[in-house]
Amino acid sequence: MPLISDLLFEARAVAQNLAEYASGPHIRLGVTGLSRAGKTVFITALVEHLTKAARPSLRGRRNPLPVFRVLADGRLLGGALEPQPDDAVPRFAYEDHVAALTGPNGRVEDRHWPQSTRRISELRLRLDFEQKSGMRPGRHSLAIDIVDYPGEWLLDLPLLSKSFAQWSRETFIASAGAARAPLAAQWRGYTVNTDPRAKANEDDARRAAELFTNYLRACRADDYSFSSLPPGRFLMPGDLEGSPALTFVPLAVEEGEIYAPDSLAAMMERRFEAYKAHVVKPFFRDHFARLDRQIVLVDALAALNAGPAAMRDLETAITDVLTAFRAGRGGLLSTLFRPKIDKILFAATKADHLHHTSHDRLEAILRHLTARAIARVETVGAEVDVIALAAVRATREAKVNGHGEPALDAVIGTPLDQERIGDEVFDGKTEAAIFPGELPSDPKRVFAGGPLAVLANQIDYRFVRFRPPIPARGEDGAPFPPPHIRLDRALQFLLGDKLT
Ligand SMILES: Nc1nc2c(ncn2[C@@H]2O[C@H](COP(=O)(O)OP(=O)(O)OP(=O)(O)O)[C@@H](O)[C@H]2O)c(=O)[nH]1
Ligand SMILES: [Mg+2]
Repeated sequence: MPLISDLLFEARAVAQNLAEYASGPHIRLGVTGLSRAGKTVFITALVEHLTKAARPSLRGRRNPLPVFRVLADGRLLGGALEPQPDDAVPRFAYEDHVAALTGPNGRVEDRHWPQSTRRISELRLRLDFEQKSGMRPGRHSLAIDIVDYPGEWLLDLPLLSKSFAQWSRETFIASAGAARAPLAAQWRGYTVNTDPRAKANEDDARRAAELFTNYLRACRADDYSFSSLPPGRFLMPGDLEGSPALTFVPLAVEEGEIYAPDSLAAMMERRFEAYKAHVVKPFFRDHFARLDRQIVLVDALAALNAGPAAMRDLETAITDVLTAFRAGRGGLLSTLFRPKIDKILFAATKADHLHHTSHDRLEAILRHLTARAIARVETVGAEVDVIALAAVRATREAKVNGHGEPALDAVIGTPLDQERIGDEVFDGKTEAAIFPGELPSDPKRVFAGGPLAVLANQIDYRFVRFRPPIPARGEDGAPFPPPHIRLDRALQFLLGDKLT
């Protein structure tokens, strides 16, 4: 017999589908990735291009999106923002992000990358296009709901099928690996001296949760760049910062043992279960299950830079993400949500840090990662593709002559204030030529070798972050959409078939 919760789920899904059907053709595009992967920049660039592409002021300029068919065919009639359908979800602050990138109040010298965003947000974009032949010639519209949400939240899905004891055990094992153990030492030291049977006490719980969160945060820092660090809200709390649902830690508890209700173990288990029921499930049911298409942004360069341990961790995260897309197509979780995503694009972001000779290699590395992850989850139930892109290209390319050496491939941009290579510190105003080195041609090497510094011909090397590019402006003074790398390919994969 179906459970009441299943029936409610069905009823809600039917109501949502009806409401969405009534509003005309539409598609929900999820944009996700771990923190700093490039979600905000990607959505801002996408909207800039799609709202401006059909404007007369851009006509006569070289088409910046040649692979995006509807535009290349001259069939895109216009694009505009519209009120979003979900009143309870914050709006994606598009205008603020464009102002940041192009310089607030037109002050180009103040241009900067958008602020980090910490929770889900949404924006509706309507595209008008023409169908010249086929079944329905004439003018059509497509509403695109773009949903920006932290990738950390996706990695929580496996928790739903785990007990507190099981999760605790796995978390301890993961933290004992050679790369993570030094970062976990303080938290583990504290936990070793904690008796799960002791009486629960809020101060101890908070202290332990703080140490545990510090460990997760340290794993995420630039030098290590680990990806797979559930529970996701510990790093991306959204509105839940400081709430009891986030004040729990793994404990050395035995599977099946009954603990006294006032013990620390019982308290932590209750909170773990509350986290699953009140945080993880609603996200999958109310947001994730409604997506039609998904782009997963991956800062593969950060993981490459941190070395093979980070790459292996990234692969685990990709496998977990793919499990989320597959889950619900049968089995235990299908009563909770049924994903309808039919296309998933994994995109390595910030490709403008590399010379174009390495773009295909970056793509090959991500393809290798996803292929291994796909093999592990058997079927995904959606078309998956892989791309290396830069939503906003902050560099240009040049050949720079060494002293008597052959010319080297360089990228030129303005490094952020205080960025450094070796002893050189940049001031945020001066352009510099950077030699990014080459990615390995064999993707397997990124799991085996040392950090990229070693792969890149022993050059003492770290990625340098650049400032956003100075925007080109039209005769009316309005900034043109920013330059990009392969954004059009991403758009064609994600939206192209809906615009024919
Ligand atoms: N050069 C370059 N840098 C980029 C690009 N996209 C993102 N970045 C850099 O990556 C940083 C993070 O980008 P965001 O778009 O804010 O990333 P996010 O995934 O929204 O991050 P959170 O909101 O913190 O989760 C930016 O501040 C830039 O420094 C790009 O296309 N090119
Ligand atoms: Mg963001």
